[in-house]
Amino acid sequence: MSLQQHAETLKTEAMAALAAADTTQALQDLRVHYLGKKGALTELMKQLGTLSAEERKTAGAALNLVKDDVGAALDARQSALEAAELNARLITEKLDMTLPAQAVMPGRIHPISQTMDEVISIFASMGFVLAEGPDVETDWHNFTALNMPPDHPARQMQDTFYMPGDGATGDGEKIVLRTHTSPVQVRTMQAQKAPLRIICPGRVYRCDSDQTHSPMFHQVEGLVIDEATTMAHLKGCLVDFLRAFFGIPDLPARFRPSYFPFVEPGAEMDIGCARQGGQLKLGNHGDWLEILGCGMVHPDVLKNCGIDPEQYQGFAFGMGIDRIAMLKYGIPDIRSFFEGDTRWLQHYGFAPHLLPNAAFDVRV
Ligand code: FA5
Repeated sequence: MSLQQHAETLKTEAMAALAAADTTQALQDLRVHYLGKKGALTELMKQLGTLSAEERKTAGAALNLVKDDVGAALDARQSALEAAELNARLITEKLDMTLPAQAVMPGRIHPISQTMDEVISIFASMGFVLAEGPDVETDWHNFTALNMPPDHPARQMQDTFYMPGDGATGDGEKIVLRTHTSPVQVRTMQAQKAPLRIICPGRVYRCDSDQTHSPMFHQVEGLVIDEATTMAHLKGCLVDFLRAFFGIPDLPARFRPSYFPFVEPGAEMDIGCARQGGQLKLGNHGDWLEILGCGMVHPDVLKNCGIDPEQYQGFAFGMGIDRIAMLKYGIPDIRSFFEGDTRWLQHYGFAPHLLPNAAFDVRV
């Protein structure tokens, strides 16, 4: 049998085999069998070298034609089989567009950030605007302007991190890591005067560390200054806020007289709770839990900030964000907030799309 005849036989055989192949894998095997490096047609091409130049010319052309025909037929069958396989997949693999999106978690929102956003959102719905100040403060903004001159005993209530030297001021004034967010009141009153309605969340620092105290923690300060702002506004605003924040419309609240040098009168606010077997439950259960400090801004503080206390008065309050986050989300140890454990964050963190909102009616 001549090379051409042999090639024609192989072609007939290949055409029948590829028509019968019913998967792309079977077709790939046939491609290797006929056209691969050691394939039947390739082996035939190698025999061209044994022919005379004249015979090689005709046989070579004929063999190339067979090779091209088999290659083209394999390609055509491949396209047909791929289309059939895709159709079969489309029929069996159904995609239900009505299913809720699967939570893909590139990261989680830290409970402190979530809580801060919730607090801001509720106060924003009451007309408060956001104000911020530096973490590294002057002694004057952190203490003196707030009625705590040097040697005032109230300074002892806040174990302070003093910075070496006198910072950039060069005037001998001490520089401190702010011990509360109250200096933001001072800065905002100085810059914007009255009337004012601000909410100031941020990091604060005290030389404190145990299960419920952290050397770096978070507070949120509120300040309202206007011509006819009274203690009644303070009470209504804070009761509404706490009921909205904890989602308990009948959460009991009470105010106890207390002392902060920068307010007069000053108060601590308590909310209703129950303590059962080491567990704390908020609500109308007969017991009380201290939640924040507040009061009417002291006239001397207004004066220190360039506001006339004869014309303006107002209230201020401050609370620990870490504490209210622990209460709301059942987090037992404040230190876990700052350990950077991603397993903890997976458990206590929030999906990025769970944006806080003021969905609760704050005028319950
Ligand atoms: C103050 O810092 C006042 N500036 C609050 C204030 C503002 C009163 C305006 C009146 C008017 P106090 O020291 O009580 O107050 O701290 C407020 C809250 O911060 C506490 O109720 C507590 O929740 C939180 N806190 C205090 N120390 C720590 C700490 N080391 N770790 C975590 N939270 C703390």
